[in-house]
Amino acid sequence: MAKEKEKKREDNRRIFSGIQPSGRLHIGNYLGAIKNWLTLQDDFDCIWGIVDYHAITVRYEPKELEDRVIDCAASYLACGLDPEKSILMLQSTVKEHTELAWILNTVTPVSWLERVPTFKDKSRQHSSNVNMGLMDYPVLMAADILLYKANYVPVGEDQLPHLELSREIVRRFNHRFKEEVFPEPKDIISSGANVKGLDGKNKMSKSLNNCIFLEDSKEDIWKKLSTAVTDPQRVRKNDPGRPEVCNIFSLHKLFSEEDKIEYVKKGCKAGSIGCLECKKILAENINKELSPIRDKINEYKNKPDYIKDILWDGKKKSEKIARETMKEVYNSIGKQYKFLE
Ligand code: AQP
Repeated sequence: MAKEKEKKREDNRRIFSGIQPSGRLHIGNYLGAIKNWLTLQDDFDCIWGIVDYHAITVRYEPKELEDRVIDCAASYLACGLDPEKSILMLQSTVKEHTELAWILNTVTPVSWLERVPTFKDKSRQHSSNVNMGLMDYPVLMAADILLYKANYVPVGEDQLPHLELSREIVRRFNHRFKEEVFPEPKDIISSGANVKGLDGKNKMSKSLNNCIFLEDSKEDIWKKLSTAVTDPQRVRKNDPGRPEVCNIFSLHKLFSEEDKIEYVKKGCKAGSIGCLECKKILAENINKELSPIRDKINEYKNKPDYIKDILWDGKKKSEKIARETMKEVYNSIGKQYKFLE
């Protein structure tokens, strides 16, 4: 087994993924990203970023950014990401992220960025602040991944178009400079890759007020679930429901045990259990999973020095890899400048 793990490492199976500290983390981030990361940290060389430069592409309160970064790091640790096994880092502390993004900008056609679905969505959502950073987000994301020559990127479904764009950028760069500098990163998709918000319509998103946060208390969880959208055709308790279109049922599949999933599925279809009972079982199961995480987030948030040490260590380790990559990039693009040595 040890040999197998060693072999995987020799194959340079590096992973990068990250979350932007644009608010407290929610169960979409947990199921679509972090829970999957936990299964990978033993077998791959992983770098988990807190991608703060992405978070400033929309309006935010500068005074809150530091707390959000600490909150994000505390959530990573509380969920079980282990700094002894992986690198935990803060994007803006490694300046090569933005430097590489600039270089990648020069091989990325504007038309590629204009067609990215998240850019169109975010432009509608933030119509008074459609800035270049918003449009350039996928190029910075490509730089985050390529800086470490990551072979795999575990993400939720919403990030797939960004990852496809990263691959297109790799092909462009390698072709333009006649060098195989970057590998094409592949996605790893989790079972909770597309968690809908409590509105039952949109993706669960920090900015859409449709989330259950990892830090929500038992009471918060119930308050939110009790008003969450279910099958709109089910008006009275005894009406037969359609679990396949109900977002609460989708969440059951991610949080409940097999027997409970079967129980609510049958009961809903037969009209023998109402939405409220179904939601109560779900609330209990979500709380069971989140309760130890919530406690740990609070513990870690009270240890900012510990978080600082981890991010400082992460910066050093990431920087070392990033600088090696940048040497190759400079060589490829002709920026060796021997006369300056
Ligand atoms: N609803 C979701 N379902 C599954 N996966 C999700 N992810 C986010 N929301 C869901 C995954 O979490 C990782 C980090 O995402 P992010 O926070 O950096 O960016 P985001 O997707 O823009 O998240 P939000 O909550 O929607 O933030 P805002 O509202 O600030 O834009 C990614 O792997 C993502 O797939």
